[in-house]
Amino acid sequence: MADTEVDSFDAVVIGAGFAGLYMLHRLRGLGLSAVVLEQGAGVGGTWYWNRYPGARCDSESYYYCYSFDSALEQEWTWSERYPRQPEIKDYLDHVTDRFDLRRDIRFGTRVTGARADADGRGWTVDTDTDTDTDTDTDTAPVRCRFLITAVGCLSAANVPDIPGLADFAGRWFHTGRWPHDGVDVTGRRVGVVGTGSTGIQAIPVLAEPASHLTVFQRTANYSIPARNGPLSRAESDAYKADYPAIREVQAGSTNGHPFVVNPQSALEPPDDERERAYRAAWERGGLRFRASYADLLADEAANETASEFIRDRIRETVEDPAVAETLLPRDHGFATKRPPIDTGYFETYNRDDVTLVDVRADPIEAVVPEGLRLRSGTVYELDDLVFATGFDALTGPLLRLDPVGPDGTSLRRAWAAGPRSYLGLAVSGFPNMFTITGPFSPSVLTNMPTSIEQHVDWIADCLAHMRDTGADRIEADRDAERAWAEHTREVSEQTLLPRAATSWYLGANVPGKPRVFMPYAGGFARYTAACADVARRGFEGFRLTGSPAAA
Ligand code: NA7
Repeated sequence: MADTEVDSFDAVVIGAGFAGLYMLHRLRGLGLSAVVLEQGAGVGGTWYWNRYPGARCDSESYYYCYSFDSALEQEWTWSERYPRQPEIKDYLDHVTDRFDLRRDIRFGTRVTGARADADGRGWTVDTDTDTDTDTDTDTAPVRCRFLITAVGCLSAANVPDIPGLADFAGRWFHTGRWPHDGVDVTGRRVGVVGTGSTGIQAIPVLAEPASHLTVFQRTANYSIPARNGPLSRAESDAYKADYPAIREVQAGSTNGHPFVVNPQSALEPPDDERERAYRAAWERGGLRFRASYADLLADEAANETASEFIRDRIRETVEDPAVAETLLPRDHGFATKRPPIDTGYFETYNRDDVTLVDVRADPIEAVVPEGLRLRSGTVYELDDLVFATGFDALTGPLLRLDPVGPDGTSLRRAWAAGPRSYLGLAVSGFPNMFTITGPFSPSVLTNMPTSIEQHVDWIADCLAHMRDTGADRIEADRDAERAWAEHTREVSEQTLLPRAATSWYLGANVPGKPRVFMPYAGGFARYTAACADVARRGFEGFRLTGSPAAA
C-alpha cells in the first residue's frame, strides 16, 4: 500500500515490548500491513529500559511469558523462579526472531505526534530518530488506517522536580532510564530516593558495592520475600507439562496469575490457624501471599491481619528498633499499593553502611552540589543519586504521545480532568485508535503478558470483524465510555485500593495529576467476559461505519 510521499500501512503499532510484538504477529496473521515504531535500539519496551541493578520481574517466569504458541512455551526454558531483566530481554529477542518480526520494526524511531484524518479513517504519525546515541533527526511521517498504542503502563519516568538537580556535582540516574553500559558504584556514597518495587529490588544490590548507601523513604512499604532461586530442570518440565491447566487458571483469575485465591475470609479462622497460613505463604514467598484470603483487599479488618503479620516480620528482621519503626507501613494496608517482593530488603538495614532517612518527617528540600538537603537543613553527601521514583503511570505514556483527534482535540485536552476510555481499549473522539492495556483495563493489577494477550486478541478480532463487514471506521461511543467509567469506579470502590492515598494507581505520585483510580479492579476474568460480550454483540458501544466509497 505504499504511497508516493510517505509510507502507508494498515496499522502502526507504537512500542516493541510484549504488547507491540504480539500485536504485529496478529496483524500479520490477518494479512494486514503493519509497522512497529520503537524508540529504543532493541525490543523489550519496559524490559529494554529498566536495567537498574536487581531489575527482575515479580511474576514467576513460567507464566510471565506468552501463551499464544504452545511450541514457544515448550522450547523456552527459564533459569530462575523470577526472571531477571536480561533474561526477559533475551526471551523477547527470541520471540522476535522466531516469528520473524524484526523486519517490520523501526528501531530508534520516536513518535512525536499523531493526527487523525478529518474523517477519522486514518492517522498521520510523526516521528524523529531518538536512539541510544541521542541523535535527533526528524523523519518522514507514516500513514496508517489504525493506530495501536503498545506503549506500556510504566514507561514514562517520573523524575521529581527537586530544585538544584542541575547543580549536583555527582551523577544521577532514574532507574527506568538506567545507562545501558551499567553504572559502577564501587566505593561511592549512593543515595536512593524511593522505596517502591524498584527501590526495594535495587537497594540490597546497590548496598553491596557502595561505600555507603542512604535510603530516602517517603512511604514505608510492605514487602514479601521473593524466595528466588534457580529453576531446576524437573520444575521447568513440570510447568511445561502443565501449561494447559496453568493457562486455564490464569484465564479465570482475578489478577492473571495462576493462583487460586483462598475463598475464606481472613477473619474466619482462629488466630493461630491464620498465623500458620500466613507463615506458610511467607515461606513460599512471592505475590501469592495476597491470595491467602479472599477479603484481604475488600475488608479493612481482614487486611489488617496481613498488614500486622508483615509488620511483625519487619520488627523481627531489623535489629535497630528505631529503624524498624520507620520501616513499618501504617498509612495504607498491605497490597492497597502495588506490593513489592524482595530479596534481602529489610535485612539490608542491618548493615553498618546503610542509613534510612525518613523524608516524610523531614522532606527533601533541594539537591545541592554535594548531595541532598532536607527541610531541617541536614545535608547527606552523595556521589551518586538514584531516583527509584516510579512512573507517570498508565496515562503518562499516552499523554506524551498526545494524539489529536479529527476535531482537533488532543488527548491531553480530552483527559484534562482524568482519563476516559471504553474498556481501556479505545477513547471516544479518537477513532481508529486502540490502546493496549490503557487506563480502565486491568493492566497493572494483573500479570501483564496475560492482559496484553487478551487485549491484542480482542483488537485483532475487532479488525477481522471490520474487514468482514466492510467497516473502515470505529469509534467508542461516549455513553458507553461513561458507563464503563462508572462501572470501573464502582468496582474499585468495592475494594480498599482507592484508599491508599499515595498510590500511583490513583495518579497520586505525580503532582497535579487528576486523582482517578485508573486500573480496572473488577478482576481479570470479569473484565475478559465483558470484552467478549461486547464483541459478541457486534462490538456494542462502538460506532462502526463503512467507507462512503464502498457504501
Ligand atoms: P513506585 O511504586 O511509584 O515507587 C516510587 C517510590 O518513590 C515511592 O516510594 C515513592 O514514595 C517515592 N517517591 C516518588 N517521588 C518522590 C519524591 N519526590 N520524594 C521522595 N520519594 C518519592 O515506582 P517503582 O518504580 O518502585 O515501581 C513501579 C512499578 O514497576 C512496580 O509497581 C512494578 O509494577 C514495576 P510515595 O509512595 O509516593 O510516597
